Amino acid sequence: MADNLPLPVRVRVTASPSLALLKYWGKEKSGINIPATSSIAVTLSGLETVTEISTDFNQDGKSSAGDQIIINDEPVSDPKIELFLRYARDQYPLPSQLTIRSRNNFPTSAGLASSSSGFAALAAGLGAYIRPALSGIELSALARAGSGSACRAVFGGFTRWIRGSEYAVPVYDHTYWEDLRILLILVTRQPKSTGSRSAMNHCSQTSPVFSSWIRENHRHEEMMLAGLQNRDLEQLGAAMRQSYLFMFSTMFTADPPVIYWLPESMAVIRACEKLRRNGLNVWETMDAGPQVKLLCQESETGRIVEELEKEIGPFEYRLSRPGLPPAVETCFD
Ligand code: 2P0
Repeated sequence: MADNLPLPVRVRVTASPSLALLKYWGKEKSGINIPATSSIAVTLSGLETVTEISTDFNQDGKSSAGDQIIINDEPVSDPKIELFLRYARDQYPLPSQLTIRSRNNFPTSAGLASSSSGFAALAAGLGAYIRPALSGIELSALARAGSGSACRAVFGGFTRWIRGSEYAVPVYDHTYWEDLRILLILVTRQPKSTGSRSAMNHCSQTSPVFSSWIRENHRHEEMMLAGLQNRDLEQLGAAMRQSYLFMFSTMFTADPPVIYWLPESMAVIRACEKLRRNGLNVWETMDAGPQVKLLCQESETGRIVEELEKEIGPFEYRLSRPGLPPAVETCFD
């Protein structure tokens, strides 16, 4: 973006969530959302947060105090967003009052990484008001302050966020692995009972296996990088499985435990295991919520859905693939 452009009146950003294949779970003691584990992720096509930011809220001639935040058509007062806006204004000269409307085309706070696309969209939208324009890495660092996983969602394709780092980096773009598909199985539409931020902190403070989890991250990361480099779904899937199950072991051993799994989640995990035994190349993962996400090849997707239905009955799902980085549209009048 040319640095002499005027500032926009309105900005509209469409961003997709970042699904961790290798999990970020634990923070360094100092800094804001600095990860204690490296994570590797894929940006998901088809799932979208659309965020509009405007400075023309005063059209009716009345003044309104502070920012207005509207999520899925509901005005909200969201401390996480308010804190982030304060942080962004400390870092960059930004308009003092903004109207922010955000909407997801998928269930919010239900374990589908809505905070990653939400804060990536918000950071990219604020970026349109910043001169000189931010680099990808600066944008990633800004998004991280809102929510750690958002620093990966400012890029498309495959991303890596190295332990101790303030920003993620793109590794391969969305065309790198053409036949990779991600089946997102919605076992419930209910918002989760415990937010991932507090669950992560609680596990790091109370789980006796947390230090092993951090130590093992190096090994999981090496395996996953090799799987990704070779476009080897079995190698990637095996590393992904170790990462999510170890992450959950920190939840199950926390005091009190954090249990996101539902019986339906377990049924999908078991079915997936059976499908693999029957020769299908399908690998599951889960995040801080009950939904199960499966990685597979395009050619086997139809059969996997069919076989899963036989095992668990009809289910709701979204089919995704590696997606694009956020799209930013600006309006100057
Ligand atoms: C991830 N998760 O890598 C991991 C896997 C959930 C499980 O990042 O406190 O909402 O805002 O930095 O990003 C969820 O945690 O946490 C998450 P904060 P965030 O995607």
